[in-house]
Amino acid sequence: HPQHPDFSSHAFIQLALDNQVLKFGEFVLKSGRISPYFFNAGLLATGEMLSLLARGYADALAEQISTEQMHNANGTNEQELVIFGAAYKGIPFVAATAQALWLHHGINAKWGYNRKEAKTHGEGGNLVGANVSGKAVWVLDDVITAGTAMREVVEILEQAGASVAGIIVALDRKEKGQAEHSAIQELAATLQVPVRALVDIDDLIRYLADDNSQHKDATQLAKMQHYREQYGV
Ligand code: OMP
Repeated sequence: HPQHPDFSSHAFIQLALDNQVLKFGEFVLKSGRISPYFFNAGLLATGEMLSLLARGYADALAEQISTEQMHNANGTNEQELVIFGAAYKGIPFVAATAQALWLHHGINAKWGYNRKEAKTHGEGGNLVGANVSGKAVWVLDDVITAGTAMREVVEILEQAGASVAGIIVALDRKEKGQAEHSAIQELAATLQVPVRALVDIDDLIRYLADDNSQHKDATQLAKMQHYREQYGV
């Protein structure tokens, strides 16, 4: 059994289905939409799943950084990588990703997160870990549907004097945001930064249609395709 498997969307989707992180049924989303599937990142609660997820974030970040350095005219200067996870679910993910960046890519990222309740004693404030003030920060998050949760995180960072360098989410549901574009397209356009996803609904649809997948399911596939036509971009 490989201790440090490479990330692949197929492996991640399979593990998510095996562990009910990804479920089929009828779910009311934060946006009010009724969805035939739900991704519960809180259930990525084993060492195996956390490791695979963190590897996915780390590989995506390493790839983004190296592309940016190639485009950087004076590519000689060491770039500082600061990553941020929003409370609560983003906190273990950002920590595990910092470790995966170090172990698998030799990248010594700085990492931090927010707490939901501001502390009035001790060190005070509601940000913990790396100092983000004046920095361009990569944000990690679980799911983007209409983009509301991510806009809140951007707000927290801007109030702390940070800017957003880019966003990586585990799952892009590829749904309409506030208008006709997807939430990810809107964020990328507003912030003028790269927004990437480890897997998206099309990977999920491909997985359900794949003869080699352990969860091939024609009925569910049809429901997913129908939903995609209704709300998708
Ligand atoms: P938006 O704020 O509409 O982008 O929705 C994203 C948030 O909805 C996530 O941070 C979750 O809290 C929740 N969510 C999931 O966790 N999984 C899903 O599959 C769908 C949603 C959702 O409600 O849209």
